Amino acid sequence: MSDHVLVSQVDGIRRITLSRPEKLNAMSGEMAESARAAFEEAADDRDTRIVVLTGAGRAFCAGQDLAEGAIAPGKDLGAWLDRSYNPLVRAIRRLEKPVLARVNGIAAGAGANLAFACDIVVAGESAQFVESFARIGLLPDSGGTWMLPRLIGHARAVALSMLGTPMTARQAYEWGAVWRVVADGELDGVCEELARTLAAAPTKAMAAIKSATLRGWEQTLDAQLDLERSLQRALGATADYREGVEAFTEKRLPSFKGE
Ligand code: LHQ
Repeated sequence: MSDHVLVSQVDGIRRITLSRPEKLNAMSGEMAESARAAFEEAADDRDTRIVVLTGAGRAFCAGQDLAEGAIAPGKDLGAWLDRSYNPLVRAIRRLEKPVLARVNGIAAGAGANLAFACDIVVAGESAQFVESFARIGLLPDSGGTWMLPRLIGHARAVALSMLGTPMTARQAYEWGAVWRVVADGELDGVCEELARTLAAAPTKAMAAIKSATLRGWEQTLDAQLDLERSLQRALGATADYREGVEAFTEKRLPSFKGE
């Protein structure tokens, strides 16, 4: 386990903080493995209702630690991805709970694509997203070639990836890559409120929204209608659905237990 990944949990909100601020939270293999383990634990922990991924200091994450021996030129980078970022991205996407990226500063390389793998991204206005890979002779990994065109369109995705031009937080918002951009001083408050809202949300509905929306990117409308029918049938049998309808009828706030 890496000392550079901090995990805490309060009131159903699990915080995973990449914490190597002097190197802008550049990720070692150990950090990637620890972050993956923290997401997998979140899946197993019934008390975890939402995960917040963030960085310590002035950066979110500067991507792969380029000083790490295992990725030196000539080493097998494919094997490295199989060990580090691919399992981490899969853990984020497979987690049937909301994941909020609190992007407090620069997100470069794999760091940018980790943010885009999260369900809801909130960026401080000084944050930037840089697909910096081509600058060092690589292509965007960690799902970048898949997520970025879907989020901001092919033309922008390819240009950002080829040129390595930073996308500002404001551009990311205007182009649809992030949910909100807020003043840096408001980032904590906005993320806290969002995390509390998501922690109080009906858990099975959150899981269904996440998995169905992601599946929708890969299949036909017909197949998606069938998927929605199956999931809605299951949600209709939950205590949270009963509570939601009762609360509406009684003109009170619902109290979702996650069942
Ligand atoms: C770093 C890093 C870093 C080490 C800042 N590593 N130290 C997957 C598979 C296999 C191989 C390769 O990669 C991947 C996935 C990837 O993520 S590839 C992309 C890797 N990331 C980058 O190429 C970004 C590199 N960093 C930068 O371009 C700049 O540092 C940015 C634009 C992020 C920030 O610039 P500044 O604000 O000017 O800060 P800085 O450059 O002065 O960095 C501060 C310190 O952090 C500095 O250390 P030092 O000891 O000199 O103070 C940097 O060396 C260190 N650092 N990123 N990725």
